[in-house]
Amino acid sequence: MTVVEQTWLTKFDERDCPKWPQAQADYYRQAGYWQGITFGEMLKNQARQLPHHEALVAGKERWTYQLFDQKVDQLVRGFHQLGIQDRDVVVVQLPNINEFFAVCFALFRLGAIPVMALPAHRRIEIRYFCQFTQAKAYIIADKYFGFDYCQLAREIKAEVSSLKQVIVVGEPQEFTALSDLYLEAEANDILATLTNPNASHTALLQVSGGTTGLPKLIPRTHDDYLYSVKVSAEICGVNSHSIYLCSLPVAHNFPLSSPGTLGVFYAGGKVVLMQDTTPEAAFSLIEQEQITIAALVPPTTLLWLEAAKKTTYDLSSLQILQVGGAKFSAEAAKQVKPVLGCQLQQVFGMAEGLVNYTRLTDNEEICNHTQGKPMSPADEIRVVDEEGNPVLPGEVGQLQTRGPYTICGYYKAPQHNTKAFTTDGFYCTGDEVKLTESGYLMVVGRIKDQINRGGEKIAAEEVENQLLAHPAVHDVALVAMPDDILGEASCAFVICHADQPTKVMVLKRFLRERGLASYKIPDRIEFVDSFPKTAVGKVNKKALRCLTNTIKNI
Ligand code: J2J
Repeated sequence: MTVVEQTWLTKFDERDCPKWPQAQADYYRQAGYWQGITFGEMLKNQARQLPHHEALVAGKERWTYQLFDQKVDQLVRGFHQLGIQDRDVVVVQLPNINEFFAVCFALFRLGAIPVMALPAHRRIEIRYFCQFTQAKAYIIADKYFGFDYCQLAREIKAEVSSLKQVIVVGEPQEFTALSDLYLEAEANDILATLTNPNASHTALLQVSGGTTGLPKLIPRTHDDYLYSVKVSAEICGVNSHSIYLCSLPVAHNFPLSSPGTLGVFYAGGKVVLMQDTTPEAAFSLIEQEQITIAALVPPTTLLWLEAAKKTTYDLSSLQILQVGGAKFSAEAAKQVKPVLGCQLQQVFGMAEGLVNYTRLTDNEEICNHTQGKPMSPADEIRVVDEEGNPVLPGEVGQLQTRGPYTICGYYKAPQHNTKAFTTDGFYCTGDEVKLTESGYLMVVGRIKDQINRGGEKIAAEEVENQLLAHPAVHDVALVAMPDDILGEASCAFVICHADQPTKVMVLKRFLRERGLASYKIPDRIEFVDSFPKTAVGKVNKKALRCLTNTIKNI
């Protein structure tokens, strides 16, 4: 095989990403939802308009829009020199540091596609992302919370032949240091020859919470993602005076786009990144940086509510606290205003697209009891029964949606797409909801086989498959169990082979050593002789979920 063919083989192909039907796409363009602007251009515009305005703060690092934009251009040169080009996939696994954004925007400008891996991902997830996308590069921090990512990169590189480059923030060992890739312009500057990527093409691949054995990748285009970011910023009142605290992992869809860091850049505001997720660290930053808006998952919100009652930090700059990612109880919601002195905004979103917000003008009843309403007038939602027929108004059913920023299919997953999307292009969210008379959604449950561990999603089947790989395990079923802080934790019911009993610690260590992200390792493992079955003979997970209550109470 020639080198040219090999290069072609590893390129990202838009045909692997199902797209909106032509008529719908035309409409979204004509109506002005899709503006044909790329993320690279968006940042360039801000750098021109607000050069000296601070864009990004992390620890002692403070980048103005001008510096941010310069760093991005420098990295474009460095990445280009390394051989990263238009349509190359790059797995990015970075913590909450400024470099995450320099990297992503440089890739956007090159037309390369970042996969938004989370710092918690380990060998199983990263190897899969690299292999599945034929990624050309993997970008990491040397160490984070004691974990050695260079060692992980070494293992992945040995297994994935497409992976040509490992780029490291910090001590690079045998790999390339990101700091060496910030290159100044020379004669024949590559920037002058680059063509702006097509805004209707995939800008990034988000990672789905998943319901199947392997996580699915979500292709988001510049057009659709930027539209969602823009409307989100408008709804949340984000402007050039906004100061956003980002304590959730930056790559996650919520802090990235709802309106998240990208929404703040879109509006010319300032992003403050933090890694220490304790309430004290957050409160100190709120006071110091005069934070106006923050986004949290419910478990962290509960910790903030507790800590705020005793804190001496001044939190008065905080105007909006967004809570989303998992169901936030109305009881906790009611405390936000009196305890933290700011407005609660509930956010019910998904990396596949649709995001619902309670509005800043909504009354407390709506803000405390609902998960908001779709952000765009072009979002179409319907609530259906098991046969796919609309339920009566106010009744519980599955939420389906389509619209200008909801994907029409996962990346390279034609078979799964026929199940996850209806024939008329609606995404089946797997969420059970109720629509109020005023058009707000209340999330009441889930039909997808997933555990929502305080906002972190676990596909039951993925963990079950990993456990089944242990020689002592005959069968396994993973279900959610109630948890006071997380909302849900995970419990694995395991049937061992008759002659091979094993221990909880052995199975947990097995999963860790296989390289499964630690949040997916079951919080509890129970050994049983058999599973309750449904009338048709399937494992009755509902009954198992009830059983976790009994276990908990023993
Ligand atoms: C109940 N369940 C919720 C909520 C998400 C903004 C906010 C969150 C996400 C996100 C996101 C919920 N109440 N308020 O991408 O842009 C559950 C639902 C949903 C799934 C999506 C965003 N908010 N959920 O959490 O892709 O089950 O996105 O389908 O990680 O989280 O998970 P994810």
